[in-house]
Amino acid sequence: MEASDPGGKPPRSPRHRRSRPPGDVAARHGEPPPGPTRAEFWRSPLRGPWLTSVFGLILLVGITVLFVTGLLSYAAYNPGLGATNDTTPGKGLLGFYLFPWPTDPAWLYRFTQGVHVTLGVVLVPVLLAKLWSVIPKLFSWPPLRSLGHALDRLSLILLVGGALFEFVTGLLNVQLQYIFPGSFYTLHFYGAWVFIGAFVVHISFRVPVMVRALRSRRMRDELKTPAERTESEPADATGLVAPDPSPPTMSRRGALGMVGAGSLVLLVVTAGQSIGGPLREAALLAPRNRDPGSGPNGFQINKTASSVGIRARDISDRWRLTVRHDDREVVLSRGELMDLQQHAASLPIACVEGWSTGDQQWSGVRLAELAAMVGLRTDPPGVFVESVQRGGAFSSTALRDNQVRDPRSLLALRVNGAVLSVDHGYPARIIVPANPGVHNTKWVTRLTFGATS
Ligand SMILES: Nc1nc2c(c(=O)[nH]1)N[C@H]1C(S)=C(S)[C@@H](COP(=O)(O)O)O[C@H]1N2
Ligand SMILES: [Mo]
Repeated sequence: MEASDPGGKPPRSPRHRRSRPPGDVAARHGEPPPGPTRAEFWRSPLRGPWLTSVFGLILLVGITVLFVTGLLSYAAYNPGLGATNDTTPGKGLLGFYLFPWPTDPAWLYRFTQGVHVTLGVVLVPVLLAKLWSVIPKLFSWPPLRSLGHALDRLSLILLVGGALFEFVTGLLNVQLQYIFPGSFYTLHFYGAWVFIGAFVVHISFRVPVMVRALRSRRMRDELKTPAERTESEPADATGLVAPDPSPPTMSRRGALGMVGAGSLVLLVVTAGQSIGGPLREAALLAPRNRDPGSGPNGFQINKTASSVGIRARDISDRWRLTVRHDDREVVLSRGELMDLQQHAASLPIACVEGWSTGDQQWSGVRLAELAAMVGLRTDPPGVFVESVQRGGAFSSTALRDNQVRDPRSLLALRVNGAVLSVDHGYPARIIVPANPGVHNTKWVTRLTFGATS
């Protein structure tokens, strides 16, 4: 391996020089202009293939988990059922993997989505550190050396752009400041596929380099090396090592520690919104979880009745539930529903935004028994659920047959021993095990069995 000479520029190997054809692009472009396109501009002694590879390995594992849990989240949305659940246009091809989302275990979506959102937040410092570590490559000169180089840079644009896009849309969605034009699901879902394509290409080219770089130093030694004994990694073909490094102000141990501490803080202020318990108090970043109110109905509320325009008269004594199948129709008041056999189910609410509640004690009428009232005594089909809410993406939903058939799937009338509060969906709401929160429709007024819209 070449050592940096005191002049700062690594000497070019004769082989390298000879291999350049006459009229070569670099020669035509001449010396890079002063500034970040020159290798000497970048002076951190920490940049190098080993450090980049450590961050890269964490992202490789983490992003794989994000991708899988993201696909699961999309499957849980029942997007194949009908336009009500998902309006992503032309998703058919990318939805090849979709499967009927199970109702067991009841905490399934709470787990997969909690992991997705928490991990996404926790990986932010690692992503930023990784981008910092490779930033000189963004300015590499000449910008386009050959067709291969152009394709490589294009894949990097998709990779970096895709990663930033996925993280930013995801974070904005969970922090309720969603500002992108168009549906979050559509953008995040397509973005994920574009990104993962570039990611796979990138990984397949870089894994050998990464493995070599990771083997080049021992983590245990790095963790013992303080700033004053920190030296640059040896220069190599990756071009990440500064040819003229400034004296270290921080060790690689310090850099890893700083990123790790950042991730740990984010973990502490995020995870509580999904895990609950004492950690919930620490969930400072969780938009909905600091003060869910008190009493039996004191658990997180997604949207309050007034925020989605539920009027008092929509849910007054005049409210009725209509249950339909083909030409059969049954209309029930809340009192009549209370007179039917009541069943209990202990189930969480788990939102796509990552927050969830512990199990709440719901009680109400089984969806399967409501199906039986309109003649569907055995193996009831799915059901289309409508609320009194006028408009809005969450005002109706389609549930699958396996969800209707689960004995814990209820049209809930009470929770934790008290009448449902207005904000939790009074007079009646859906609660289905492992169902994403968004499909647990509140203020329900009509159930049409065998329909998806
Ligand atoms: N009609 C209606 N039902 C709805 C919603 C809504 O906006 N309108 N929000 C859904 C979402 S996104 C979630 S996470 C759950 C939250 O239920 P909770 O507010 O009782 O906790 O309600 C769901 N049911
Ligand atoms: Mo939600």
